[in-house]
Amino acid sequence: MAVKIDVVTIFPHMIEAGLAEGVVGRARIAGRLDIVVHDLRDFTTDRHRVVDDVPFGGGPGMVMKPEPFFAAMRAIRASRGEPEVVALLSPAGDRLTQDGARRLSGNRHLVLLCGRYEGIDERVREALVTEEISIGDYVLSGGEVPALAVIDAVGRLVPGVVGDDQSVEGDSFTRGLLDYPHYTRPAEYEGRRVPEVLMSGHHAEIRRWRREAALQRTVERRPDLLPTATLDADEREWLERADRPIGE
Ligand code: 9D3
Repeated sequence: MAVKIDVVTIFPHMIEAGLAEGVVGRARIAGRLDIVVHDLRDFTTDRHRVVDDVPFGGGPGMVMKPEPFFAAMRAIRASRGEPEVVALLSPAGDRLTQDGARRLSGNRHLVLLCGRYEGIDERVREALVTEEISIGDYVLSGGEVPALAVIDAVGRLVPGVVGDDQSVEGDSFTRGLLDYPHYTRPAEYEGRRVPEVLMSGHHAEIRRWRREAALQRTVERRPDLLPTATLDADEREWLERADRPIGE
């Protein structure tokens, strides 16, 4: 069965545009991802479709009103059923990780609520939201780009969305390591040669070179990943050797 995702936003075209291409877009067309984008303004009742208001207590900026979110969730529950997850995209949320994306992909129905302005009325969090998700420590203008990141990361873990299960399985973050360097033709470009071993046809040696290159790159760039990476005995030995000061 397809995974259902509902997105609530004041910029539905932004989400639709992000879903129009790529593997996740194709999976939507193929029916493996059942994504519905809702315009928050459709759930307002005033002539001007207002979704924000001044903050109680004063201060700068505007706050998103609660009623349109409550009305949107009521409509989603009525038309699409009870979701397991109602996630608010928020800079104050738990950072999205590959493990988090995998856990989310195990659900049948997710709702993603996108905020704009300075914030969202706290009663939306209290009554509707089951978790809050951030995509990292930088300031964006709203939850739409983060929602697309969540849909992409989660969507590609749904069986059949990425054509080749091996490329999901081989993902760097699936093993907890960075990827190895890639090369294609020509064998020499502007004086730079492709490593000989990759053109040798010795599949065992190629595998070994790639594993060692991935490990080396991870040691250099993301040593923080090593304690939780899935390493075999060879890799542990390489790592010890790489760790040891020269001459010892
Ligand atoms: C200038 C306002 N900020 C005061 C420190 C608070 C703020 C409110 C709303 C900052 C950003 C936003 C809009 N961002 C999101 O809704 C958002 C987000 C992000 O900015 N970074 C990383 N992940 C996310 S998820 C949602």
